[in-house]
Amino acid sequence: MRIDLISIFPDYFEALQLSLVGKAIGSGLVDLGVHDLRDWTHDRHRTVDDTPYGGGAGMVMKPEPWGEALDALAPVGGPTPVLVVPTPAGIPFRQSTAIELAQSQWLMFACGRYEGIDARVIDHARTRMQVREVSLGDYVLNGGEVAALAIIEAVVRLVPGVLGNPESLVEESHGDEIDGLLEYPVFTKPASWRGLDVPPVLLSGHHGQVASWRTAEARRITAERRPDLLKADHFGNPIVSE
Ligand code: JAH
Repeated sequence: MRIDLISIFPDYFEALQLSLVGKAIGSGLVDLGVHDLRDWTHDRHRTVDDTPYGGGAGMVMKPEPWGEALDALAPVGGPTPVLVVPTPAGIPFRQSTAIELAQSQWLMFACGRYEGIDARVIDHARTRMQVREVSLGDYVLNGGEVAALAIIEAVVRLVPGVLGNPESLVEESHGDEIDGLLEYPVFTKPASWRGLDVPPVLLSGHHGQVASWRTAEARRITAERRPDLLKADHFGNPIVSE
């Protein structure tokens, strides 16, 4: 898989040299290109923003550097990436999104700052490539970089050969094995620690009772913390009638 990132803060992506994602890059399973948007400016101050038409607070990213960056990295007539645009106005990013993106040969991330990117950049890109405007959740960051890091970690661990996991990753929802529910509590040695005991059933060797306890705990925790997931499919997509 090839991954390109466009940002005015390329240093954020040094973190991708660490851990499992770093190994995937080092082993050649993932080919990473990090690009400074300001490389496609032409003025002395390398300007990437301007005031919003219609007024309002903050600044908007100018279209020209983005247009030139996309043209340079994905020339017209050549192969096209899936362009991922992290934005709080995007479609929710879920495990199912990560699975879809992991099928792509080439991902490109457009990391905006300020109040966002001039909307014509996205409209123009859609005429040339698949575009996914995605949100990690209902909160506002200062830019798309941290969201892109999270998305890349979620996607790269699904690339065949990266995790070395013999079980089917496509089957997992988000961290849990039981029916799209949140994870049950886990324990390791010692059996008693600071006066707190591991639930005795887990030490009993009764595999059926262990499985029942874990399912009950997963249901209890999910009902308490994420009641929406009790009415969702295995990927957390809400089930809606009609
Ligand atoms: C903020 C560009 N859903 C997380 C998320 C993703 C992106 C941004 N904020 C939150 C963002 C400002 C400019 C992107």
